[in-house]
Amino acid sequence: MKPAIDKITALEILDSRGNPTVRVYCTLEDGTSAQASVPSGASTGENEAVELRDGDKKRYGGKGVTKAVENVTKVMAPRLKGRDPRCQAEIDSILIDLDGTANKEKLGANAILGVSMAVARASALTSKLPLFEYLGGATARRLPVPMMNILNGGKHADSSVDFQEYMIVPLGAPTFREALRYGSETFHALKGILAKRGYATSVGDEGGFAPSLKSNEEACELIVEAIRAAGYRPGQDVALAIDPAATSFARDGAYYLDRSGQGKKSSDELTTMYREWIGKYPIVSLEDGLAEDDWDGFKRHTAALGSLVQIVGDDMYVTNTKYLQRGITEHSTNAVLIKLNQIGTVTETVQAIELCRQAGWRYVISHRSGETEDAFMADFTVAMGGGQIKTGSVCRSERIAKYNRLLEIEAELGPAAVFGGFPTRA
Ligand code: 2PG
Ligand code: MG
Repeated sequence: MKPAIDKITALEILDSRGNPTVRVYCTLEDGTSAQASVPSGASTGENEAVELRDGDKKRYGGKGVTKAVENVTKVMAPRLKGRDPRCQAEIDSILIDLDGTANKEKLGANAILGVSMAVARASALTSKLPLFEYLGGATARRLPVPMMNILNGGKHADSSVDFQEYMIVPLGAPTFREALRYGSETFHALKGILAKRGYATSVGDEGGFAPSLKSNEEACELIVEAIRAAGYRPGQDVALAIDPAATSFARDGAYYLDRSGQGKKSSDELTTMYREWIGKYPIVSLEDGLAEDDWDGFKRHTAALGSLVQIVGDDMYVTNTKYLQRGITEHSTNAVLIKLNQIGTVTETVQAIELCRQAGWRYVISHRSGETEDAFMADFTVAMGGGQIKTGSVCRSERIAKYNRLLEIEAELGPAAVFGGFPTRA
């Protein structure tokens, strides 16, 4: 018998920052039931699909999502009843048409994505396949190298650090399980180093430490020290990745490193600074080193640094093929950050990844700074096979949920699992 959607409901739940978000439940006629929860960003790109919020200041400061929940139950559910959940592309296109706007502002990308993911999960369950295999096929077996954000700044912390994310990349590990161990040990070594210097060891939104350092660069020094203290070789076993999220400190065509007191910089001056850092520290990936609208700066940025490290675009592309195509044409970066909720359906996210593959670009599947216990993206990462995930530090359960799911997948795959492929620097 063909599976069919029976009921779709939704619930306003809370994310890891204590803000409301959407959870969707999808029940099939055969009784199979699945749920999915939607994450939420803080350093959002200008052109992201719209998160529908109630705006009623008396509830959650306007951040309630009761309208989005109602859009699921009253608008989307009736249209999807009876449909075959295996037809993901068809279901997603119905949702896109029901909304009818370019940025999903009518029904809300939070509502739409919740439905899209819950349908995929219900369909995987009724097909008796793990989600990664259902979405990626029988040959999906690549576990990603994690980019683990162990020092948080910018919009994710209340500190003197302008740059948002300092990540460790355990690219020298033989397996995902070992990579996680390298990362966890380095994280704990960093805690000891920070404490010894009198820095705070409380954590930011993504579970990385959030100390007020003397400069943005000091973060790199401390992390390299932590890698060594944990017994690893910087660059060979554990490398660095940075996401300055430069849009968050850009104004009127310039960049202001106000928190650290490093002052105003032009986009070329910032690129020169990154160049120096790449010379001094084992950085392998640099994301959003410039602002989302600095397309000219990005051409020069990638021409200067793209042969040395992976240059990842996040805010500028927002997982949207329209902007991604421009980046490919203009050689703006050489890799892309992929976030399901930036675009709002599973199918459109896959389309963005297909475009990356055609261009020979790398892609990194990413969480948001506001997350839930849902580990959909872990399965999605293995399904898409790109070999890279960014899902925060080795701390805070909403981040660990993804790592734990990847451990499960690796164990389930057994000897078929492959890991790695993140290029080390020459
Ligand atoms: C980023 C993300 C995730 P946010 O900039 O890459 O780390 O942050 O979810 O706040 O946009
Ligand atoms: Mg980013």
